[in-house]
Amino acid sequence: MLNKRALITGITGQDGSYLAEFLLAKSYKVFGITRRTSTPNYERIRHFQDKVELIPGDLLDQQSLTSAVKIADPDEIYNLAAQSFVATSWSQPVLTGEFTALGTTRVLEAMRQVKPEAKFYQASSSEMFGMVKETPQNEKTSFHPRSPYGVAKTYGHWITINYRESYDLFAVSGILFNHESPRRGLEFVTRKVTNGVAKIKLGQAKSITLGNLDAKRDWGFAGDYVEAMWLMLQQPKADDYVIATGENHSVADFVKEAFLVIGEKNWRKYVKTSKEFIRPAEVDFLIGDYSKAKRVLKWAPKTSFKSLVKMMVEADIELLKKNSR
Ligand code: NAP
Ligand code: G4F
Repeated sequence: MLNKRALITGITGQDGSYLAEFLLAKSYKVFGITRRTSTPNYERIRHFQDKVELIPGDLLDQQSLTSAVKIADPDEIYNLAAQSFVATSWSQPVLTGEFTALGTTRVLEAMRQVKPEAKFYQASSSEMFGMVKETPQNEKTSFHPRSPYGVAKTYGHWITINYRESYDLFAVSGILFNHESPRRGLEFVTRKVTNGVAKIKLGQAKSITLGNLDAKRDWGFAGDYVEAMWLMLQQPKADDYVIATGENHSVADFVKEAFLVIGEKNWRKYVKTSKEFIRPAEVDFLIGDYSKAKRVLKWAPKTSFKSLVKMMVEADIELLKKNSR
């Protein structure tokens, strides 16, 4: 039997790197779209770079996306690329709309024109729920996004549904709640905290400066969530799913747990707050109901909150030690 072929936008990102590893282990031929940068940023994929084929392309450039679909001739397309940092979406709202909203239409158009029989996954987000209308949030909960990023993702979500309904494409959205890992970007709160805790442990920093400590998130492990993306594309019918853990914790809880990993009970001694990290509009409370994914996809998260925090703190300590050797 011929190996399946997958095309991933955002392969150099956190999720793209875990998804590529997951698909390689299933003997897929994996293609990834990478954009031009002045120096390559392949840290997350270096360990398997020789096993995947990288195709130059950009979410802003229709021709490059269409050409990538021609080259890859994929059975499955995973659209993970985006301007994914919520805070930046206020300082670069138009760019966020171009990448995160219209970029989705461009990838869908490339698929519609070149390979309409392929299956399409859109990386939708719990940020679409924003000011939540019910708790926990499920696939039927209405949206009230609170940032230009959330608004752009809501567009990406609906254009995916629209292409499914207009052209009968197999196009699905995974509404994923926050998921983290040692590969998370340093600007996101979890990694900022675990990196800060690791630096404090090694005597390289004295404190961490954060914004809103009261916001609550449903945090899972990225390595668990990429399996759910794949499962959505293995179903007989295209549909949308919430992927979450069903548990939430405040930023303060995360900080407390991270300091406990290094044996420090008095986390408040090390944490400062600054208005710099307060957002113009906040998403205060997210918690996902993943019962549909559990029932239909037979998916459930495997990594607990405590193990996730421990994994991230320990990985950051190791990384800092390695870098200082
Ligand atoms: P990430 O680490 O920030 O990765 C984003 C990827 O998009 C990177 O590979 C980046 O490439 C690429 N990209 C950005 N702009 C691009 C452009 N103009 N053209 C081509 N590629 C571009 O994000 P992630 O955490 O893996 O998230 C993956 C997707 O899931 C994103 O769409 C995100 O919005 C969404 N999502 C994430 C979460 C979460 O908690 N992680 C939850 C829900 C939804 P460079 O390496 O060149 O920057
Ligand atoms: O880690 P964050 O920046 O993630 P956020 O905004 O929840 O977005 C992430 O999850 C979404 C899914 O819901 C994705 F769609 C999106 O792409 C991204 O992956 O912030 C989490 C919370 C916020 O309430 C923020 O205000 O942490 C709070 N926070 C407090 N101090 C901070 C900080 N966030 C950051 N980044 N930095 C701080 O110093």
